[in-house]
Amino acid sequence: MRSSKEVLPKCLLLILFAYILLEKNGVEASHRISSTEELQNVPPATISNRTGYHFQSPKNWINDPNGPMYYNGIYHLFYQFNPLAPVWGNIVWAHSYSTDMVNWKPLRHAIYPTKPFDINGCWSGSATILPGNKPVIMYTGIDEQNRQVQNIAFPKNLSDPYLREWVKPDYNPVIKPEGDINSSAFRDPTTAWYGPDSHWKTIIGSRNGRLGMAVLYKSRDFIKWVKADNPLHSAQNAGMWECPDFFPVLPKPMLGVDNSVIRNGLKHVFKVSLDETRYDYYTVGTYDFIHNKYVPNGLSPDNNTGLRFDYGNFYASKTFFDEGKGRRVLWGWSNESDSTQEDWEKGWAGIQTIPRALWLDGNGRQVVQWPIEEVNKLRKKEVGIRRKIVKSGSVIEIKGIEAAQADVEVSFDLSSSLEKAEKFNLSWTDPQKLCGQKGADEKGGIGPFGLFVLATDDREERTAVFFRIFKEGQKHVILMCHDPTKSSKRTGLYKPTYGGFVDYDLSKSGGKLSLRTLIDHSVVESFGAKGRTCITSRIYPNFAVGSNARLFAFNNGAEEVKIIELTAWEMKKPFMNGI
Ligand SMILES: *[C@@H]1O[C@H](CO)[C@@H](O)[C@H](O)[C@H]1NC(C)=O
Ligand SMILES: *[C@@H]1O[C@H](CO)[C@@H](O)[C@H](O)[C@H]1NC(C)=O
Ligand SMILES: *[C@@H]1O[C@H](CO)[C@@H](O)[C@H](O)[C@H]1NC(C)=O
Ligand SMILES: *[C@@H]1O[C@H](CO)[C@@H](O)[C@H](O)[C@H]1NC(C)=O
Ligand SMILES: *[C@H]1O[C@@H](CO)[C@H](O)[C@@H](O)[C@@H]1NC(C)=O
Ligand SMILES: CC(=O)N[C@H]1CO[C@H](CO)[C@@H](O)[C@@H]1O
Repeated sequence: MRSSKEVLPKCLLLILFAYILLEKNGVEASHRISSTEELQNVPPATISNRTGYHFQSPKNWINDPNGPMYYNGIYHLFYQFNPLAPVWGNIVWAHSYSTDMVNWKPLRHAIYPTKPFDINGCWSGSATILPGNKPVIMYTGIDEQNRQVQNIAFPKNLSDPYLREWVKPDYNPVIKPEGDINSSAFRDPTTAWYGPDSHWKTIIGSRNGRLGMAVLYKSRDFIKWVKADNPLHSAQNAGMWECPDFFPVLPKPMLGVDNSVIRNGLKHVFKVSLDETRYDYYTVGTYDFIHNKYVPNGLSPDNNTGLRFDYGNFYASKTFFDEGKGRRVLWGWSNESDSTQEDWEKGWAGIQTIPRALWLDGNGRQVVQWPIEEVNKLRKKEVGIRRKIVKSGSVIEIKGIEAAQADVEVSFDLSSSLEKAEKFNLSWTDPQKLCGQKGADEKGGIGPFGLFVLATDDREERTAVFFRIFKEGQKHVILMCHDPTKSSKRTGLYKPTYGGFVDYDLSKSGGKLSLRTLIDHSVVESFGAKGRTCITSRIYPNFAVGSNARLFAFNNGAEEVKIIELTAWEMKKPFMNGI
């Protein structure tokens, strides 16, 4: 993702700025980073604000997850990486492997600029497993003429369990921007799928003026690719579609299928990363594999008011089919929300969110996501409460664990007060705005209620994760929010309130509503109603750090709320790329 044109000048400025900054501190640095030897001049990453169990690089900048795959019992994750600095630039494909997607070991960089077809950059792409269990990667190279072209790479040695070396054949690029394709807006090929017409197909993100496009290409042999007459999908007024993703889903919890599977009852998910808003949006729909068209089901908007995998800080996401456990797994990038100056001081920037299993909700309207079960292996000390009333205006502290690195699951019972919910106003169409207007201190009928995480004893610093319940005719509307406005005494932080509606029927659940929140020093990742609405925020408390971070349940609504059960676990630190 990202166009170098937009980012590079800014990036150079930042490097220059850091140079001045480092000079002031008496540290030698170069403002023109051009060789790997200069890597030594970058100060090592400090532990400041580092997450404990989220995917990270030991230092420097990371962005998009690339080519996630499962091969012979091993998970691979590649990612966009700057080997030289904690800001965007010099992008290569860094490579890590794992047997559980929780503990990660680093390998040498898999793909980096060496040839005319990628000499100016190796940008995002995907892996596909070809017949005979042969992985191939297709990625966007920035060629000698600064065009975005698509290249393929194969493992050098299929017997190497770690697939350490990747070979880029000289016949690359396999797809060039031709005809009316804009060579500066043509990137991020998806995992390919194989059709009944004996062709592989892939899509590439693009735009034509304001028309967002997923350009479709076909191939018999994965080497010679032909552009289809029509895109798989397009939408007016979208701007650039980056990092498209397209895959089949089933309405079965935890179950996934390979991209090439076609069968009755299958739906497809189509996702794009909108460069203009910097968020990921998706629709659920039908794939017509004869005409190679994707048609959204029309139940949610096909634009930037539509469904999101995550209503917070989450971008450039990508799924893969995990053949080992028969599930579809989603990775997404979460950037820093502190200043670039602080990223230089920290020596690192960017994390990947916790891998999530993803499937179609039983109602067919949206997907459901849940942290992969392997994450539970990290749970150690456990504390909790049961059957407890949280009175209006009160808090309950959950004591006994280090709450800066924790996993919390809570189920609420609202059945006794559902009738007393406030009326929903139909003009409230933007959940993020509504969460901003009605923050965690704004008293409602039912709610705001939920958790204060990364909080100080006096809650002067705290991030609120909460719900509000409204009445709309005979139904209820559930709003889920992250309110980080009081998350830190530090200045210069980006602290947007995030929110999403939760498509969940409280009358069918008997008034029960659940929340799971993963807390990890500088990230809070929440899953409402068993994964129907997800929100991620980056948080940088000043005082609520380490053993000073507290966890509370709170209720600022007029009605009391019952906690059926709340369990909080301190989380172990996995092996994370050598740190
Ligand atoms: C391929 O990898 C296997 C397993 O690591 C190794 O035994 C073999 O020597 C490698 N082959 C080549 C040609 O490097
Ligand atoms: C091509 O894309 C680039 C980058 O998005 C944009 O700046 C440029 O205006 C586009 N050119 C045309 C002809 O649309
Ligand atoms: C998004 O799509 C919805 C439903 O089609 C439509 O009502 C709305 O006006 C669109 N919004 C924007 C900003 O394009
Ligand atoms: C709904 O909100 C709008 C905009 O704030 C306001 O003008 C209107 O009076 C509200 N309607 C009701 C029924 O409260
Ligand atoms: C993450 O950082 C914030 C604050 O700098 C920006 O506003 C976002 O646009 C950015 N997100 C992405 C996906 O780049
Ligand atoms: C959560 C955390 O570690 N916060 C720290 C982030 O870094 C700043 C600056 O070093 C510290 O003041 C915070 O305590």
